[in-house]
Amino acid sequence: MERTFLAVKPDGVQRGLVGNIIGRFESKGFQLVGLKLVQVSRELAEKHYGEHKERPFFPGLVNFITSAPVVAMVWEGKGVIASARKIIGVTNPLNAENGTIRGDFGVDVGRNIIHGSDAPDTAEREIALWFTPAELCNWQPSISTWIY
Ligand code: ABT
Ligand code: MG
Repeated sequence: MERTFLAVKPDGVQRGLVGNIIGRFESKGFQLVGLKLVQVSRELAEKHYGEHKERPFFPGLVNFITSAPVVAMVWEGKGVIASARKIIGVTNPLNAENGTIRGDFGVDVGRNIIHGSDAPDTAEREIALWFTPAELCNWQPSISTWIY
């Protein structure tokens, strides 16, 4: 089954949005397989956002993501990578549709509440970067026969 990496960023944690955000993925029918609160190191932040290393916003991005705890998660389910990106909304919260997480809760591109892997190869890379295999649970809730 497909898996993706999601993280509620420092702004989402500080604003008390963790429960609301987790609830959206649960009620969609996706399954939580990994969850932890992380004070992100600069090393982890620079690896996670490595693709943006040369961009002007990179230093501010690393400062932001290391400024307070984030909630790191792995979610599993059919089409979860693309579906989670739709539930999250586009990068700039001002352009994100109402009903998406960023559309409902954000106004600034540098404070966009949540991260989600953007493709299968990035999902695999990010899950391995943030979680050890022992931190992920392989489990099957009995409700799953009512989803699939
Ligand atoms: P992430 O899920 O954080 O990766 O965001 P998303 O994939 O939607 O967008 P990308 B392009 O990966 O942005 C990464 C972070 O960089 C911030 N950013 C991006 C800016 O601050 N200014 C910019 O011009 C761009 C393009 C937004 C993202 N995170 N935050 N916080
Ligand atoms: Mg991205």
